[in-house]
Amino acid sequence: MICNSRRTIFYIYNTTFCKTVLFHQLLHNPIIGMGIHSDIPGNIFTVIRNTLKQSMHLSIPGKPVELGHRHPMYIALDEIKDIFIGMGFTVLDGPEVELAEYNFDRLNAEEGHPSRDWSDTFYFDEDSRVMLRSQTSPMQVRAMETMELPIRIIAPGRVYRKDEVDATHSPMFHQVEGMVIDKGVTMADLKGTLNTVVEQLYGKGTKTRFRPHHFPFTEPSCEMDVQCHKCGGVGCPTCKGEGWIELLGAGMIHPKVLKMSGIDPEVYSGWAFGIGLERTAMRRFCRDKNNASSWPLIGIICLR
Ligand code: 2NM
Repeated sequence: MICNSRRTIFYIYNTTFCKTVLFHQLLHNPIIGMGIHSDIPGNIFTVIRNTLKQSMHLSIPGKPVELGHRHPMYIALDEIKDIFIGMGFTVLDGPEVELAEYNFDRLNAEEGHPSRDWSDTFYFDEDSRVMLRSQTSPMQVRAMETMELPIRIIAPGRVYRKDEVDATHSPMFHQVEGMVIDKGVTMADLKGTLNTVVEQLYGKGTKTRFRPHHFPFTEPSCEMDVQCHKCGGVGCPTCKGEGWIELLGAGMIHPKVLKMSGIDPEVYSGWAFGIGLERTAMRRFCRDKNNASSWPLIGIICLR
């Protein structure tokens, strides 16, 4: 270490690393320690040494390095994954740039289906053949094509739709879709499994209800609501007076969808579901679920 002017000393003294070096030098180097450098007046080293001795404890452990934390979306996703993995499901990942054939045709949303419109979907080519996936179900089609039966999978990931950004919409959001295909699978399995998942997510005894709905890829189709955790079903601002909060869409996989992917609907049947991850994470992390301004914390920050 070079200590040949007062300025250098001051500079060194002011930096934490050098404080440590200087401290050792002062303790172990008798020449510097005695302060006999010609251009340094009097006992400046003694002053510094005493100051450092008072202010530094070399045996104190360093400050832990802050590593940040996982994004709330991924905390929520990992919880969902863990639940399904525990039930024997496999997690699949797949392309975000998809063929319209996999995103629409193979899922029984044929030419003319409103979701195929250019105002709703991001296409890459004029023929509307290559697109950003609008759901993760194309992965389910790939699974039906390639995996051995029975199948139990979930497919989480980013999906894209032409929505303007506001408090509750984003052109990119996350879905977790899943399906089970085996011999003799019924709507009872769908309800039983999803009820178990909800109990693990929201606590034992959480009540659910299933309402009829329509999706092109399932028949019959339904939406599943959970009883409002705030009011217990009486009706409050959180559930907009309903007593119930919509959670996911589901249904029995349409025989045409099975057939198009080479599965015989006379032998096999299956159920599938789709859940929005932003909503799930929001319910898990946002303190004030009534305040739409807290929603973008989950919904829009995750755009990356
Ligand atoms: C939903 C709702 C209901 C779904 C269906 C399929 C497939 F590929 F098996 F046909 N995948 N995902 C599905 C069913 C998705 O999202 C709201």
